[in-house]
Amino acid sequence: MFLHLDMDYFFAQIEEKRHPEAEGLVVVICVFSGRTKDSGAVSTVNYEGREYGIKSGMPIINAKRLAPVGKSLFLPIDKEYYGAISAQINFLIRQECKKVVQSSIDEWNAEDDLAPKKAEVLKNKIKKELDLNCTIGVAPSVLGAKMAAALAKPDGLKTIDASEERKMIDESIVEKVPGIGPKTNQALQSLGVKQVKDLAKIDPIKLIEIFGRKSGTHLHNLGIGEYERELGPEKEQEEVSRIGTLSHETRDPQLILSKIDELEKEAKDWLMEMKKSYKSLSIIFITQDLKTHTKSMSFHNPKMWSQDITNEEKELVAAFLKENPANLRRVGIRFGGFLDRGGQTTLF
Ligand code: DCP
Ligand code: CA
Repeated sequence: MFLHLDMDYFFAQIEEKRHPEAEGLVVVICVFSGRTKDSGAVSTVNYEGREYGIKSGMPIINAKRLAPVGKSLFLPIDKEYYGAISAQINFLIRQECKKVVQSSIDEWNAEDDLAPKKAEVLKNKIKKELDLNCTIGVAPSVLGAKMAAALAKPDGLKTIDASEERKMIDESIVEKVPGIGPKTNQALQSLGVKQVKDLAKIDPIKLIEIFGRKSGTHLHNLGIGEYERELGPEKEQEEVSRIGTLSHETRDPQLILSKIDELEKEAKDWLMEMKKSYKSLSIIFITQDLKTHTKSMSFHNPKMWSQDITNEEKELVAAFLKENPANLRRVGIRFGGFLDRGGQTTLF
C-alpha cells in the first residue's frame, strides 16, 4: 500500500501557530516583491481566507480587496522557517516508513505494507510534536493515495481498497487527476472525454498519436485501471537538517550545544547510512519571538562526522550569541554539500 501525506495550508498553518492572535482571522502569506508596499503575490492562505476567494498566486492587492477589514493578517513569507519544519516532518516520516519520497516542501509519498496503521501513527505524531494538521490518503497505488488525500482535506485520513480506488479514479473528471494540466484537459474534452473511465473508449493508437507515446500510454492505462505501483526515484538530497525545541528558553551555550549534539546524532545516523561527507554546516537559531536566524560555514575539504561537537559549531553558536541578545526557543543543524564517500571510510 502507498500513502500520500500533504500538510494542510502549510505556510499559513505554521504562521497561525506562531501568531496566537491569528485565531479566527484570515491569514495570508505574501511574497512581497518590494516594488511598492503591496506589490507581490500570495503564497498561500488559510481556509478562512479561501472562503473569501483568496488563492495562491493572486496579486497581494487583490487579496487585500477580498479580505475582511480588521479580520485579516498579511504576513511575509519565511521560507527558512517553513523549510526547518518540513525537515522535521521529513524526519518523522522516515522514522516510520521504510520507503519514502518527498515530492514538495509539504508532500510525501511512502510505500509500506502497514500503510493504513502508519498513516494513523504519523498523523498523531505530527500533531503531538509539531501541533500541525495534515491529510493522508492510503491506497493500492500512488495516484489513488494522492487523490484520496485530496478528497479527505483538511485534517483527514482516508484509506481505500482496490475496488474503491478504481471507482474513485474512474468517476473523477480528468481535470482533477494530478498530472493532467489545462492543455491535456482541453484536448481530452474535444475527444469527448469527461471522466477518467471515458479514456477506455478511445483507441490507444489515437491517444498516442495525439499525446505521444509516453503520455498516450499513460492515459490509456488510466482508463483501463492500471495505475503506477512504484514510488519513483527520490531527488538527490541536497541537505539534511534536524531542528528541536529547547527544554526552556535560554541563551546558555552549554544547553544550546548539548541540544545540537543530540540533534546531530540523529542526523548523523541517517547520513552515515548514505555514506556522505559534507562541505557546509549551518546552525539555525529560532529566537523566543519565533524569528529564524542562520549561521553557516563552508569547508574547502569535505568534513567527516565527528563524535563530538566540533569547534566550528561552537564558533557559530558563540558568534550568534554575541550579536543577538534574545533567548532561544529552538535550535537546528543543517548539513549540505554532500560528497559520496563510496564506502571508503578509511580515505578520510
Ligand atoms: N505555495 C506557493 N505558491 C503556490 C502554491 C503553493 O508558495 N502557487 C506554497 C505555499 C503552500 C505550500 O507551497 O503552503 C504547499 O502548497 P499546497 O499546494 O500544498 O497548498 P497548501 O498546503 O497551502 O494548502 P492545502 O491545504 O490545499 O494543501
Ligand atoms: Ca499542502
